[in-house]
Amino acid sequence: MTDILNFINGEYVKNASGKTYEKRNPVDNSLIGMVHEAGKPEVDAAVAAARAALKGPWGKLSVVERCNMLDAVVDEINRRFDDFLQAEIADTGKPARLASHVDIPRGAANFKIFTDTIKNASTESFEMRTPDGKAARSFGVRTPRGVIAIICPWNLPLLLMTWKCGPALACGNTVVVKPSEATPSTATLLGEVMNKVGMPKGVYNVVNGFGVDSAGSFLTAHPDVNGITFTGETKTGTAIMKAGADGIRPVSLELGGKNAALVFADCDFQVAIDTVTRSVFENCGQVCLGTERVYVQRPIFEKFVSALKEKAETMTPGRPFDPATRIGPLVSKIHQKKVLGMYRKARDEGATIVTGGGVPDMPDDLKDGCWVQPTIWTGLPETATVVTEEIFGPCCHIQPFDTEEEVVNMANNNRYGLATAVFTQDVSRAMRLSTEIEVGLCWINSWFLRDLRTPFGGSKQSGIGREGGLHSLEFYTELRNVMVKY
Ligand code: NAD
Ligand code: 6OD
Repeated sequence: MTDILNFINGEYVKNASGKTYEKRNPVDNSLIGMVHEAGKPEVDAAVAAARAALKGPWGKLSVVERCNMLDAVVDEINRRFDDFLQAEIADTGKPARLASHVDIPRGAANFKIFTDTIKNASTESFEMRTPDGKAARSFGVRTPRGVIAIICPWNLPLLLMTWKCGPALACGNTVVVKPSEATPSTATLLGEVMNKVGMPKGVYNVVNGFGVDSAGSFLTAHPDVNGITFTGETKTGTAIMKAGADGIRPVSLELGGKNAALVFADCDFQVAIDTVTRSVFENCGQVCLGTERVYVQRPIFEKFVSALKEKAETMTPGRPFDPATRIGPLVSKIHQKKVLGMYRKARDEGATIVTGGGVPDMPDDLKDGCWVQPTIWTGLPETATVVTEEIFGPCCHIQPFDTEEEVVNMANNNRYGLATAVFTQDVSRAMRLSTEIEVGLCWINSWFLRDLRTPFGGSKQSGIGREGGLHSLEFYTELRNVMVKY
């Protein structure tokens, strides 16, 4: 068992109050360690360290020197790959196969893409004549925004934290990270990497704890924070936006979703089945981009339902490093209770349970883990709770449709607008749907295929702003105009 501390001004510190909470492994509920919850004094110290670091050696580095230091962070994450893997897996219980292909490599790549971006970003320049016969030239200059608060969820802890920390630091800001209370380990471990590469003290800080009346809300309310970037639930995003309103601090919000997959009869059936299997069940359904509503054109509806059922039933739950494991547990007992509540709701509202709907039978040593069965429903109206509300579990409802117009209406009839996946071989239809479906991210014959230069974010209640490539600079820098008269 270990102590999971806060990382402030280059040092691992306990808290003044002595308040700690247990971090348990979702695979078997064993105790991983005690997390030291940051109170106001620790959050104040972290923000003060981040503010001071802006004026210290960090602020004096050239862009290339800063990027070289961040490239060293990438090398060190890769050198300590197994430590990050173990830490991420202990916190989340996710299969090693997934974490070693997605979470940890992306944790490193999220620094590299932004060092490349910032070194190559240009700004505009205009020349004009002035009324007195002279000339003037304007040009844009990007400066760091200042101290950035980064508030993260638990589903892809290192990936989602570095997706914000990478561009924030590449742009010359300093950061205070508040990881999810459920997954504090990898953000905390990254402090060791920062020290190893010689990152100046105070540039990267981590405060552990909860949201309300804890590290999260203390951090977002702090007047010395210049911008808040958040990934998590839409309800929490509302609270964060209100906190940002005090002091007119900008917010970047990546929020919830209730994503639809649209499967047309002319699709490549195998591509559609294999991809929807991933989009519904990967990471035990705990992916914001994941599919929870599947719409299948009537001629292939029965065939699709039975093929997805077959796939779901091959998802063997088990320990992360067992090569037979195809699905891990949910992240926590709290989340397991929520997902099982939704499974009950589906039954109560009259769903046909195609497969799953409960807790799998696990061996004795795993019985206390946060397991749920991969689940498929059919037969519900579009107004049913599990068809309208985000569940964030390994489950979906499959609905038949007849026409393109009908399915677009069903896909759009939801308060969220994060992502969609469309399966068709008709290019014209794909092009039409790519603009008609109200989302920030539209995949055609694919899902979660990422090019980190592209804008990532949600529409409607799925978020505000876009991060990725040059788009991240809009949030992480101030774009100033300089005009020179000559
Ligand atoms: P959450 O909103 O409960 O918590 C996210 C973070 O916010 C945690 O660190 C939490 O401690 C903190 N927090 C909670 N209340 C706060 C407050 N009042 N002030 C400051 N901080 C507060 O979300 P979660 O359960 O950790 O994550 C799951 C959710 O995240 C799902 O809705 C999912 O769709 C969403 N998500 C979205 C994206 C995206 O890119 N759009 C990515 C991943 C997850
Ligand atoms: O790939 C990304 O950059 C990203 N932000 C993924 C989000 C996944 C949500 O769970």
